Amino acid sequence: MAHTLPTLPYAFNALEPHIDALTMEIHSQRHHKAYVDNLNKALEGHTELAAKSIEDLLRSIKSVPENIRQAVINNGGGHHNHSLFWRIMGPNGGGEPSGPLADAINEAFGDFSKMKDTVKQNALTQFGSGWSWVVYDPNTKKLVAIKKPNQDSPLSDGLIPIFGIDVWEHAYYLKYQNKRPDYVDAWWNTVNWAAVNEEFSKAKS
Ligand code: MN3
Repeated sequence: MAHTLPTLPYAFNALEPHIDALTMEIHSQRHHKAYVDNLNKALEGHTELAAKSIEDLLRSIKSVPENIRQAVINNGGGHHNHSLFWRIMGPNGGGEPSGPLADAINEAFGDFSKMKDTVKQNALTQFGSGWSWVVYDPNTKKLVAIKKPNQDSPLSDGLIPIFGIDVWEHAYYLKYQNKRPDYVDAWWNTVNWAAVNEEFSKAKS
């Protein structure tokens, strides 16, 4: 069963003015599609690996043969990261989370605004391309903020990504050019906290 590009759950212009429609279209239909296509290409002839879910594949990355491992890290990571990214954004986003997610953020970071500061700091200090993540650590049962280069998935470190900011230039350059801090500040207005709460409850179960 080949991996497929998920349908964006909202229109390309749904995140305006924070993320422009052209960026959303190119990002989802070209960048994400290339990750999906290249992942499928890397898995050709590897029937057992190709049958695994993307999560299983990234969690057990060390069992992927060396000659295709980097391709799976890059393209499988790219596929999983972007699928999550589209899910946790939406129109009329922003504000603050509630429920169990809000409690877990307060416990891990002190409060919502301290969490935002940490995530922004990680986004701005990620040199070159990568992601600033909030992940769930199943060992400590706590949320943690981390940054990862390229498309490296937190799943391969035994961590479960709850939400994250794509800080590759392709995510913001058309509208924000070199102003990554402005993109990060605007990005919070796109977050669908109800969807992040769902990711959090999936991660805990
Ligand atoms: Mn991207």
